[in-house]
Amino acid sequence: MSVAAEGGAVSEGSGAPQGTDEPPRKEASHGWRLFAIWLVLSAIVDPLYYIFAGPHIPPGRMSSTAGGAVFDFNILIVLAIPVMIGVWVYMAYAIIQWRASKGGPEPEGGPLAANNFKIQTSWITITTVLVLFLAGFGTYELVQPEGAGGGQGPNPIWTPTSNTVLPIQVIGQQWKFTYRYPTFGGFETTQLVVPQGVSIAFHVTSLDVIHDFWAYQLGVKADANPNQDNVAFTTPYQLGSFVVRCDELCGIWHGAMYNNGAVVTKDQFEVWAQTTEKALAANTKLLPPFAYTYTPDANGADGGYYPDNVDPYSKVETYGATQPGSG
Ligand SMILES: [Cu+2]
Repeated sequence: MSVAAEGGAVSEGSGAPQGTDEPPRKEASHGWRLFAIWLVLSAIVDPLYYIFAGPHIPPGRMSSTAGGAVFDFNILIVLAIPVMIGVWVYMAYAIIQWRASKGGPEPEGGPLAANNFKIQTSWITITTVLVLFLAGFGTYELVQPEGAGGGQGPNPIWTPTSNTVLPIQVIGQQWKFTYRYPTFGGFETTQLVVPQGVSIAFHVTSLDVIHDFWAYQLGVKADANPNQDNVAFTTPYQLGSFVVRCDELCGIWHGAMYNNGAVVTKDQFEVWAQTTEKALAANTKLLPPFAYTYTPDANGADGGYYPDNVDPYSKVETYGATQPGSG
């Protein structure tokens, strides 16, 4: 009895040729239905993201390069949202539409898609276009504008078109950053003050190990390597303070290697720079002349960058040379 009943069920399934005729027509409408749901959802979510979340994406718009980072991120998200919606819509649709009914036959998905020319070509075309576009867009945005605020090495691909570029040297050492202003007598300070609306060239270097100069709200991030002049550009737009952190694990106090910088008006900057130049004149005389790199030495943090003609002396620094006054 039970065998006969099973046989009956099988013959019922296979004896329904209308069922096998139906799928092609059904698949076409599935495709259009999926496309319509995807299009409507994408057309709703993308503008919602761009209008409401887009303006609040870190690091904000304090400088040209920060604004550039926000723009790039938003473009990537606007392209990624439809991809994500496509996956989710397909998944939800498949769960609802193509699930096995209780006691019914296993739904057949694979064979129908296996030789579907339309699905295969559109899949390959869409992913190829997306990936190639992102590669092109990403490369362009890394170089233009202003090298994306990243260190471009000693010979930057992108250089400012502006005639007035303020050079500021960033010197990393265990465990602090100091800043030299070569166009103001080469004074060195722990304060990073930058003028609004002026193109700035950060010359980033290190006296000891590898550090990384990360002026977060300025959208500037450049490795600080010993014996390297790593150049990064930006133009500050908004007044206010920003955070500088070391972003390369550089020893035990790496986490404490940060300070606050400030964007001030051009006039305020001139006053600050000239005042500081005068105030630090005596110290500046003790520094080596401004150079793009300085020779690190075995004495590390307070090492060879500083002159040997002041107390306290270090045997390590003088490498056994006769010290003044010791002969
Ligand atoms: Cu560091």
